[in-house]
Amino acid sequence: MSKLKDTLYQKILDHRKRTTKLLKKSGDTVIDQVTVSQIIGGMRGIKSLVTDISYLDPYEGIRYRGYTLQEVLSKLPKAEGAEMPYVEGLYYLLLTGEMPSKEEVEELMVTFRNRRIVPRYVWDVIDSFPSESHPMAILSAAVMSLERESHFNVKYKQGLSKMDYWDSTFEDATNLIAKMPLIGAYIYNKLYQKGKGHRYPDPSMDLGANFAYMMGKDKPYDDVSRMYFIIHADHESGNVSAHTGHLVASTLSDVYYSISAMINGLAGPLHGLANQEVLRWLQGLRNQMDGKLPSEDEMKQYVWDTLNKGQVIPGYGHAVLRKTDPRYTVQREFCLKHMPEDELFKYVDALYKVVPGILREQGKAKNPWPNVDAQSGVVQWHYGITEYDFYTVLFAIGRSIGVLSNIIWDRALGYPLERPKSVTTDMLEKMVRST
Ligand code: NMX
Ligand code: MLT
Repeated sequence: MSKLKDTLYQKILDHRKRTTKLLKKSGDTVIDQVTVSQIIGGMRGIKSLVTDISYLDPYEGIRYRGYTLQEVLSKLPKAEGAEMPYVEGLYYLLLTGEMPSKEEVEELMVTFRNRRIVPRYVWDVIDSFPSESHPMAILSAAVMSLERESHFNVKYKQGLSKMDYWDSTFEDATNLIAKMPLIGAYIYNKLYQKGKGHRYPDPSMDLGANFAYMMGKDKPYDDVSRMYFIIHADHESGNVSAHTGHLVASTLSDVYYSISAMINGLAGPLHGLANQEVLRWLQGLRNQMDGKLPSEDEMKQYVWDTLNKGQVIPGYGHAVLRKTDPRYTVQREFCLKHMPEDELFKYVDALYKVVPGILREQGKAKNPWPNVDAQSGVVQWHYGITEYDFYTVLFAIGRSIGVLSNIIWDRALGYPLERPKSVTTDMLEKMVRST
């Protein structure tokens, strides 16, 4: 057994006792109440999921296993000369709650290296898509096509004990994480680098560096990839992509079905696709400006014009956060260091000065501050990934690490099939009358 799997198993044994005790001793304790607005309004704020992988505080932002993003980025081991840590180390941290040593990360890098071969039929699936297809649709299908590789399914058919579900799920999850960057880069090269062909991974490189290499990008794009995959990995359990992955996995569908579903949820403009929407929207402003930087008044006008057309300002607002997203800040700091003179970065910075005030004045959005997507496309654009349809694929590669970690733990703790109750409008009206 690898160090990671062994450590994980010990953690699972300990944690099972906590969950059993909670259920036995306090199963009927009420921890939340539900209002009509919450039922009609997308279940905002209802505490109805449990995960120990990450927690989102509305004012502080995300913590992975209790660590802020700044702590994660400074404490996880790094490659020689790298600014951002190994993505592999994040998987160790999310699964076990422990900061790995460099040796533990190196062992995991070998594990990933041994699992990253992508079967030929996956390239065929990708190649068979028409070139105007959205990269997220291709990614979802490519992951789906891998379903026949599931160890969990084979074991389940052989008669697997519930106590052992986590083990083959771990195998599937680790296999899929190892392959995701290859699939992503292959999609990019197929759609946008025609003629250049696909670069296969370099065995000496870590996941982030290899992704940069396969995309044909020089330094510091290796650090951009590491930063990007790490900050997008998880956002507690209620966001659409994480929740969809968990929901589908709760039926004991394998991780390929679950991650394909996760990708489909992420592909909406109110969720992960907002990162491409930000670029599309900024390009609209840039075209209007004929190359010159807009004044504050011109910027304000563009924002108001968007709102007055009944559209949202992409990259702003959040269902849980009530402050600037720390993922926005991490990327902003990277931009200030590496690309302070970038024209689009200046646009993004100028928007930060005007959008929150306008959203407050409009009075609708509960959170006027920027989220992760307001910054992430600009970084990609700067390093030559100008095909913004591709940005959400990068989000999906990162997000799969957190969602898969959650699914392994769901299985380890025997979480049941998810099945909330619905009511009719008639019933709601009756309940309201009787209060
Ligand atoms: N621009 C304009 N209006 C907004 C915005 C925004 N950025 N954010 C919220 N509102 C509106 C929202 O449409 C709603 O209007 P209405 O009453 O007419 O339906 C009202 O404000 C109240 O919405 P909230 O309760 O503040 O937000 P909610 O929790 O429903 O939605 C988002 C959260 C993220 C979907 C919403 O803020 C939004 O549409 N933002 C822009 C898209 C975006 O950046 N999404 C990415 C989120 C992060 N991610 O990666 O997933
Ligand atoms: C996410 O990263 O999933 C988004 O910020 C959306 C959310 O948390 O609801």
